[in-house]
Amino acid sequence: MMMTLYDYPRSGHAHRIRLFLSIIDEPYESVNVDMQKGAHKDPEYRKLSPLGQVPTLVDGDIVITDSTAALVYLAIGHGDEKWLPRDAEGAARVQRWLSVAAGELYRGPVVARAGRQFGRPVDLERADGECKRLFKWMQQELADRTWLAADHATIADIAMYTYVRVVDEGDIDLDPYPAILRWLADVEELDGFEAMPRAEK
Ligand SMILES: N[C@@H](CCC(=O)N[C@@H](CS)C(=O)NCC(=O)O)C(=O)O
Repeated sequence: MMMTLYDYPRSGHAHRIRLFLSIIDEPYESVNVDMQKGAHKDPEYRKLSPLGQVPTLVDGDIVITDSTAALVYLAIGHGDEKWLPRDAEGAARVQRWLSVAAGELYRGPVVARAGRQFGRPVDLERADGECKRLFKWMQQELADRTWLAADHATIADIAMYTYVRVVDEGDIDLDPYPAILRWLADVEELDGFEAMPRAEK
């Protein structure tokens, strides 16, 4: 049976999963949860996602309500081992970035875009500071390495990609960080790459 992704086109968290499903060439059904209409807070949807969040990945009777958890699920169940190394050090190096994807990446780029693109009431000054701190560090990390967590692409790169790519929608310029721009382009060269939809201008 095909997996189902409870999805929303402008959700970067959902895009992470779409991107990886496309890369590992796994067919799935996409169900649009209309966040603009608040469908993610419907009681029916909350039976799947108690926090009322998008995305949710459903595989038979297995329900996964978190984008990085879904990447782990897909990497182990459906992907090649290289996407999530199984040795202790390799797995920890990937997890380090999955934590960043739910932590620093959220507090900086995700919040800056939520405020400037979607008009959410957020602390933009704080988000801008978080972006600077994160991007300075990523620039250093990627200056002498192609991929974030191994000598090949892993789900760390997939988890981090989307919100870094669209951070201009939060009015953050990546020009001061050439190694990050090079890394984004490398992710976009992966077989099966699928772009994040942009705001209509
Ligand atoms: N930790 C979750 C976060 C997902 C998330 O924040 N999704 C946003 C949409 S991009 C959402 O549903 N926000 C509504 C809310 O949290 O109430 C994940 O990685 O999937």
